[in-house]
Amino acid sequence: EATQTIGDQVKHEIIGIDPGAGIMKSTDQALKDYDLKDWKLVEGSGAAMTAALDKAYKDKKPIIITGWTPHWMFGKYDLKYLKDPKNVYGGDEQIHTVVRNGLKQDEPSAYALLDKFEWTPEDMAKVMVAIQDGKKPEEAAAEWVKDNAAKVDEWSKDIPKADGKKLKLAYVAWDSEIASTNVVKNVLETKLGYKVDMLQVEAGPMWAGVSNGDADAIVAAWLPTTHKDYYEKYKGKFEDLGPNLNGTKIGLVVPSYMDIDSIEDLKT
Ligand code: PBE
Repeated sequence: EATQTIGDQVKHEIIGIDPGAGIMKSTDQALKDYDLKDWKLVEGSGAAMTAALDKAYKDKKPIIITGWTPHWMFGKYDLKYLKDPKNVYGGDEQIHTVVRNGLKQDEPSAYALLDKFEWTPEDMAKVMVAIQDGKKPEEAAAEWVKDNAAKVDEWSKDIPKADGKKLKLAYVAWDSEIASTNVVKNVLETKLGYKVDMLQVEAGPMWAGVSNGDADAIVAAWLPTTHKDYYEKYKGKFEDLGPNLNGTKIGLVVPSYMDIDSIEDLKT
């Protein structure tokens, strides 16, 4: 019996997420640049992707997903990134905080806190894992804030309170952004007295929202690569407050038990 190729084993499907995600555009590009003509990128959501991964992993079946770091899945499963010799997915990047034009004048306290917000992939992973273990996002965020009082005080010290004022944070339901946005909401509320609404949207509307003033801020801008198109489309219509987290990665991810190492191995 002839050995099946990896492509045959996974029906030439890569399990993707929501179509607006930068990683979906990068993967479309990868299919072109690596000449993977018979392959299809399947649209879905972050939750559907991790459910498919969980199912395949339990059966030791092959699966190829669009993955990113920080993410709880790397703690729960033994996974590897496929090498990307053409560097389609870019290298390390940062997650930036981006605010609407005029926030500095309108809400100087929120602006100051958002400008100070900065944490590590390990911090974010703690919140993500707690949520994955069954905590509600707002509980996981509150717990992290309590356990990291020194860091949070550093962000918020000397900033005047803004009791009862309203703010809108837009985000996409990616596990990493559910974690960060809930933490920032908690700090704005508990330390500065704001009342924060979280608007869950797709990636396109998230960038549109912070650029047209429908949202006050996002902490979910993956730059310089993943959200490059959005950044360029709306340039000048938002204020980039710089990185809040350093050391992310995106790419194609497979269980370590699969016998492939590089995106180039998908061609055979
Ligand atoms: N992600 C997580 C997003 C940014 C955050 C990598 C799925 C994206 O691809 O746009």
